[in-house]
Amino acid sequence: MEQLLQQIEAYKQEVAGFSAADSTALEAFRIKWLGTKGIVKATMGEMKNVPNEKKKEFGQVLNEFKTFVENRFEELKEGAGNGQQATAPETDFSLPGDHIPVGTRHPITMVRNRIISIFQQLGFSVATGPEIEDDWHNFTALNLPAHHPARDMQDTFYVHQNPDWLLRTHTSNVQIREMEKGKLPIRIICPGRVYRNETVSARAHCFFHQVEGLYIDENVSFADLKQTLYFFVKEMFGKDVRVRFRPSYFPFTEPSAEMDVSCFICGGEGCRVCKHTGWVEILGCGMVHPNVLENCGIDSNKYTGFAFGMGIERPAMLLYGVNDLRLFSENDIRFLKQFTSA
Ligand code: 2NL
Repeated sequence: MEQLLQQIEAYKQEVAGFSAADSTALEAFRIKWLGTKGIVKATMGEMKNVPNEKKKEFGQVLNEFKTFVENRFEELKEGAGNGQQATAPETDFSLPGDHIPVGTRHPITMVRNRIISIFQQLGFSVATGPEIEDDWHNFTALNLPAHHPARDMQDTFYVHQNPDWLLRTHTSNVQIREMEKGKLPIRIICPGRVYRNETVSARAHCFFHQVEGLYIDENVSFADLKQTLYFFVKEMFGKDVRVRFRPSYFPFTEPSAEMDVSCFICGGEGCRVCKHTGWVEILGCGMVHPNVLENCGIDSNKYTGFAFGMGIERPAMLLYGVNDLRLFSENDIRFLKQFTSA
């Protein structure tokens, strides 16, 4: 009997000295000591070998041992006793939630959306088309002569030759496709990404964004062009803005013009942005060349129209004070999160 008492004392020391590193160790402890084949159960089984007159005394010792192990188990479960948590803490639902970062709209998207919504007020609708285009829709239908520099490998990314497939150099391909459908009148605005084979720098990139517009109906005149674009710049840059048209040349329009607006940074006083001229060039425009209308199956004696094209990056740089074109496409979160308005 003395041996049994010593054994129990040794067990108690082992139990007291045990610390559970995690819930797996704790479960191993439970199985070893308190399981159906565990040490406590086996020790209790020793009762049958105890003589009758000692049963009461040993019963107490054994019960006390069982309680000792059970208490130690509870203690370990609570994480008490050894200063560490044995089981995962319960979730505290009263804590504030994790911060979920909310994205911001890209400045190019914001400027594009403003341009679109202004023209939508005038009854233009948005049209889109492919970025990989054939020679006809990107060049030939637009009255670009066979040896025009834009057609050169130096200036355009060719995806395939003979037959030629290329990355569109402007969104005019969308307007050509719209005209080919033969449904008139047409009043569309065509935003999208375009590609030019340029060395990337702070001021040039091999892709950028454009919005082109096209209006074709009977009796559309240059006066309509001027008034439409004047409405646009007043909505875009403010009521006080002034415009001027300078004669220009594009193969797809005749006559052609560049439109400048009085500098919306200095108000026309002269500053670095307008290079002290008081004017900022923002778009090219003109009356659609009769050849272009005929190429698309439109009777140029019955119908006339105007078209214009503008880049989005430049006005976005001026409006948001961005000094390097590359920032728009580097996806640096520190750049993007500076733009928070819708
Ligand atoms: C510019 C000038 C322009 C057009 C684009 C156009 C399209 C068709 C027919 C005629 Cl389908 N014209 N587009 C016309 C004049 C100027 O863009 O400097 N863009 C950035």
